[in-house]
Amino acid sequence: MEKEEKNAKKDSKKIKDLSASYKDGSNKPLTTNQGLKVNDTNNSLKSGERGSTLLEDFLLREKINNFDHERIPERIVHARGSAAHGYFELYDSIEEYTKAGIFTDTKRKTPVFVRFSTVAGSKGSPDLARDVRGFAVKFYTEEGTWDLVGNNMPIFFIQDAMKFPDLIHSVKPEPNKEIPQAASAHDTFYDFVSLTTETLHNHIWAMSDRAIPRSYRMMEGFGIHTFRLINKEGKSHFVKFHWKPKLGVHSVTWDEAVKINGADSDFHRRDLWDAIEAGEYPEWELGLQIIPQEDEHKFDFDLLDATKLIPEEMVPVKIVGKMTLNKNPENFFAETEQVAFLPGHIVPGIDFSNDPLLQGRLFSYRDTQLSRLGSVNFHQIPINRPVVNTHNNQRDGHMQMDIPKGQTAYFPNSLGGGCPYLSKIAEGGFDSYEERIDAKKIRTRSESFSDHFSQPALFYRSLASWEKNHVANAYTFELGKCMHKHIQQRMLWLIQQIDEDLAKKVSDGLGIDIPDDIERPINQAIGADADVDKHQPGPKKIYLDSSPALSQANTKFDSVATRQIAALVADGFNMDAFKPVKELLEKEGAMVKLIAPTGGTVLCNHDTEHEVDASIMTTESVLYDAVYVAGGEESVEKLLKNSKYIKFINEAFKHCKAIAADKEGEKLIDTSYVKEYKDDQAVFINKKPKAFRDAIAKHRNWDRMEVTDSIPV
Ligand code: HDE
Repeated sequence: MEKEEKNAKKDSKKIKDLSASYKDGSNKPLTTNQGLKVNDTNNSLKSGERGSTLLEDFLLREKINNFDHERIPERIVHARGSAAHGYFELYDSIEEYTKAGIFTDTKRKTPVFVRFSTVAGSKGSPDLARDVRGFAVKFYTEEGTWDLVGNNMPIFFIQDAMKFPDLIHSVKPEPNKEIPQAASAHDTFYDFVSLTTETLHNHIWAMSDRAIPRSYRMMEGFGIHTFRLINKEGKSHFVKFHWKPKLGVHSVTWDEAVKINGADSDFHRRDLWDAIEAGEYPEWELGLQIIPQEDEHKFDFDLLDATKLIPEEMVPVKIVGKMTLNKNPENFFAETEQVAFLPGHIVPGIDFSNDPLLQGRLFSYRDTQLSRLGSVNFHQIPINRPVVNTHNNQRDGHMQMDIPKGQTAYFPNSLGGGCPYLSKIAEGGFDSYEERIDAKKIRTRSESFSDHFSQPALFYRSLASWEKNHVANAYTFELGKCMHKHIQQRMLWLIQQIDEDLAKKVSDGLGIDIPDDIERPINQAIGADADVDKHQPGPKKIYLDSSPALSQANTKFDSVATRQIAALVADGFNMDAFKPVKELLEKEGAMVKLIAPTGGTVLCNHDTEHEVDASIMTTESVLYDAVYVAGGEESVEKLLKNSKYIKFINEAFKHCKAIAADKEGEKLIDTSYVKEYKDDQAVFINKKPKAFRDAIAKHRNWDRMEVTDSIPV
């Protein structure tokens, strides 16, 4: 895409709005907050050269005082995140289902701001924690702001908002010792999970590769809850929202994740930033599962139960539009940190369901923003303000930025001409869906929510064998970190209810037998007076053998765009063989990086200097998707002198990545474990670049997993 065209796309209504708040200090004098020009910001005002500092020093006080108050509380969950600007475009109107302008007007380009996050870790925790990822989208629509605050997994751990503090307290670092950081592998989490069986579905997703994505750009997103779409006639359809990444859904291995956290703890943050800076804009299509109101009770599970998904094979996902992220924030704190997502932000044409998890969220987010951002006026912070005008009688409070005019701040009024006036529904006024309610006030859980095993089992059945192995290894690792045997046993028994083979693998790995039974009640997510039998998790049902859409084996494998390829080179490397590989990959958007023994430049066999992207000392194999070893006698001799290159190749092999070598490059390969596996499907020695390219597009050669355990790196 031409640069100019790209820049024009960044000029959305929201970016124009934000640019009014941009501050650029280039070629400007340094001033105080009051605009006073400053001529010394290095020395405080003293009584003599070696004397004490004077209280009078307002320059020192302003600077230090501001610094003292720079931090705000981090988010209680989803503290670690990264965000970007972009836009959403609708393919075709779906006015038969909704009157929302964003879904009926195909000419619109709705600005968005999207924040991805991990859940459990603190703000400075590493990106590759085994965790759910937040996927929060703020749509700045012409009818007001709509926030779709979702995750990268289609279900949640609990069914009722009342359990959220318990869930989070159990996964966060244990309160006596504040250990472990950004990790679910500890006793309190498994104590809670094993006593709260509704968690098992989201939990098995968290044990799968979905919890260690290759990139934010390669994750799906889900609104999770069932929402409503409301059309012009006021008719309601239930809906589930899905984001489908154009690059497919891909993950790293656990061994890689652990190493990435050490090599580059900002791996996902950097990846998102770099892709956007390189003009490789991440894209997702928005899909809807639409369920007629009449079909509410036709499923084997309850649509209001957020621990259940609707298999795509039962209700297809209708693709309606595309989101593109094309601009990085100007300032992390002002935008990414201060952005406030609220599931309660909706627009006419979209409405809530009675999902008790969603209902609780409608309270929590605004409440938490008040302590995090400090004032009821947080909607006036540039990143949070809508692109449409707002007028109401809410007034004052800390940090009021607007200057409301006029004598009246109440409704109805005649002194203010009755303004701001009320809009009729036909003119875009919001109206809640009129749902008939005739019920007892009751504190309980619906019996229709008590199937806790069928969907984790469906998920596991739907995975490819390599994905199943990853799940079994993850359970074994996590439970292996628990110190209490009764918790491990309770978990083993529950895993057995999901899948016998899986439980057997985990039990073997732990060296602990699966108990015949465990102490009841196992579902303690109910009140003390409740009928315990009624609330026991129901028997496992099979309403679908498998759901191929749940497996990453069925995702897209067509593109090498944005893949990072490490080319191992030293002075004298053979450019003639390397050039076609580089050209083919770069033409398709892959990023080929020269990894040389030192930084600076490296000479090819034509004595031409090439910029080195990273010296071998500053980088690691786990940060790349594939490895290419250049030919050239002199180059290879130099590479052979540094054992880190051998480790680099061995790790790439262990992580099932594509590896290619030209001519003398084979010598380096022969010093690695790859020597034994030259007939591997993703190892290419003196082969055509196209074959290497295709293997990179396939992400990994998972068949190799059978031998990777024997690679000791
Ligand atoms: Fe959240 N969640 N959540 N959550 N959530 C927050 O709001 C909460 C839930 C999600 O990038 C908090 O501003 C409750 C489901 C994302 O800024 C807080 C319940 C889903 C983000 C909160 C849930 C999410 C949050 C913390 C159970 C997926 C990050 C800071 C009823 C559909 C948004 C904040 C961002 C953040 C509460 C469950 C997604 C405390 C009470 C289900 C992506 O308000």
